[in-house]
Amino acid sequence: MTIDPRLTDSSPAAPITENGLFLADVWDGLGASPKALPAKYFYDAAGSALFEEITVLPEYYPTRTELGILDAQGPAIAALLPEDAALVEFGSGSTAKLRRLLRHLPGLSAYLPVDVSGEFLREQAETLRGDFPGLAVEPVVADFTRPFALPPGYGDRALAGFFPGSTIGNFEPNEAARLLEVFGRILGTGATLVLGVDLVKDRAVLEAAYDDAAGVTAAFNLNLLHRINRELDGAIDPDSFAHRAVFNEAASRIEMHLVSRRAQTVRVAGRSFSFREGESIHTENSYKYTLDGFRALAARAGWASVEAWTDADGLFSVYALRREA
Ligand code: SAH
Ligand code: AVI
Repeated sequence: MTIDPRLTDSSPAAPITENGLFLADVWDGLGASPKALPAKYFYDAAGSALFEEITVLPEYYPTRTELGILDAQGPAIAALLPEDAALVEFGSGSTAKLRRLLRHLPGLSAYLPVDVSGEFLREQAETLRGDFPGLAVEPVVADFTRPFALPPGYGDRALAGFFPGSTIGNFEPNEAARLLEVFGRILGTGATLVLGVDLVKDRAVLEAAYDDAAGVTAAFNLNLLHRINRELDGAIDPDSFAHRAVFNEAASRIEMHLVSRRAQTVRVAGRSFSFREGESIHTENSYKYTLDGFRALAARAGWASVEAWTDADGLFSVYALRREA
């Protein structure tokens, strides 16, 4: 995923609608060589539901492993956060991980989930309000790679951050560092950010996690083409593309691709794009780190690692980062 340069410069956002931006990114990505699409577009309501199915697959170890770490370290995490903090979660999805932390955070004053998947986010926030009537839940529908504002009244509150799921791994390391800098500016000096990162491991384990036997990850990947057809007047036959997930060891990342099964031309909103047989659209990177490698990246972005926890098998890591001056 890439970060909009407007996030870090002071020029106003271009007057462009969300769908206009989606179309521009699809035209750019399919017109590029090699072809690539931003992974954030996986997440419409259907994509978010498919991701939730991924989280309970036997091959997809990250979610259950991170939940285990959060359960074990809940009291230690709570001790690092201001008691009455407002917690901002970046890429909150189903809020399942926040629910596991909440039992350790009785004084939490507000929860601000930020997610690009608007319909899914609103539904999750509504359910959370029903389950925790004493907690102020303030959903923010936004792409956190572009400028966005927290609801009024939160600028001078004690904020803490939560960024689980290894969503940081979906950014190239330089982009990940820039994103962490931006989160640091949002949360403020001295703030704590609790963040989950997947660790490098055997190729076979990694590739199975992104190419499961039930075909759910394939459906998640292919949903991007269905979404283009639904929202952008696309004429792409999803059956003419195959899901591929491969560990690029040199770059320490899983790559997901949609590979054209034949030579073909597809159309999106009046523009045509040609594919050779076997030509792919690169749809996602999922970087895998070592503990030291991630600590170094965080330090570059102005975050000191106060604690780093892993599971017994060293599959996944959770960090408590402190924003330095
Ligand atoms: N935090 C959850 C969900 C992870 S899936 C978990 O740990 O299980 C990644 C989430 O980030 C999705 O809900 C997706 O909609 C959201 N997301 C991805 N890119 C985003 C972006 N650029 N801006 C805001 N949300 C984004
Ligand atoms: C959200 N993100 C960290 C997931 C990952 O593992 O990179 C998205 C995903 N892609 C395929 N499976 C899950």
